[in-house]
Amino acid sequence: MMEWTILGAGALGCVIAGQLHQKGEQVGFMLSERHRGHFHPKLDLITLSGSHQLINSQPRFPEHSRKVECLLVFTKAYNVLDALKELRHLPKSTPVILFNNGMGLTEQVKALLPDNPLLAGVCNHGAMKEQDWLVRHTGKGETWLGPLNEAGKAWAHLVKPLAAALGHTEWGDDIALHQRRKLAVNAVMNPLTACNNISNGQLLEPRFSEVLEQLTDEVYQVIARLDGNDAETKEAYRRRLHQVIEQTATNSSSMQQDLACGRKTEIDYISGYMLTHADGLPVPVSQQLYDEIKKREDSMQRPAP
Ligand code: KPL
Repeated sequence: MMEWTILGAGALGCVIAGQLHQKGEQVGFMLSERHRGHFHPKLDLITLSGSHQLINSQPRFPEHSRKVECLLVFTKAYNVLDALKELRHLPKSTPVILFNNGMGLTEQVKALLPDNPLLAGVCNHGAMKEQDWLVRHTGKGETWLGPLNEAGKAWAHLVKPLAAALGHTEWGDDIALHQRRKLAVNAVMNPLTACNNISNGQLLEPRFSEVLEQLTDEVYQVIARLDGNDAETKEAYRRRLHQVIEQTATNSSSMQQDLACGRKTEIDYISGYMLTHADGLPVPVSQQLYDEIKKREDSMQRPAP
């Protein structure tokens, strides 16, 4: 049986590992040096029903990369390239599936791994990390899988085991379209919740209604132009966005958590991607939020005077 190797033991990576494991799939975590020697072999997954599931997964380190059969990448977007570079012995035949948040990495990953089958996964499940190796599955959502290069097209059969573990999972020939659909939600929710240090649901408070409306408009214009004929209507987008806000109301967005904990954020791959593709469309609110988050990241990196 094929083993799924998870790179990036964040909230979503752990939830997907747990779901696959529950269905009898073999799962291993590719770990970084900081885990060597003190790896906690058991992942504690709090399922949607609130029960705890202890999952024994195999720890793997970069020297084991020649044995990797299928790599699922959940690393933060800004770490993806460095994390992949460490896997020097990864076989050229191993499919690599990028599940990271945001967009803008495809060309660089293609250049780094020119022979591997490359795919992207867009996963809308909710996950929260409560502690290292203690994660909570907070909501179900659709998952899409699709090719990023020619070799990736031969791996559509991975949808079946993923669907068995995650529920609704589909193959999408145009996976960038699904990546943009997710980006359109993240480009509104993540920077607004992070800058204001609020939970997702607080976005619906009257004090944010104007900025939410302006940002939604900006993001829609940019994404709709990229989508071309496949663009969803503005009404459908607004409905989808509000549904995610409501379904994740008590959660904190990944960017809010990163900023509140003094970590780097994925702003360059979310709002940054939007700004680079605005191509003359007015995006003042996105620009202002982007600048503010970059300023806060910079001040975190500078030692206090
Ligand atoms: O994907 C998310 C994130 O936090 O990155 C959202 C949809 C905002 C849910 O929290």
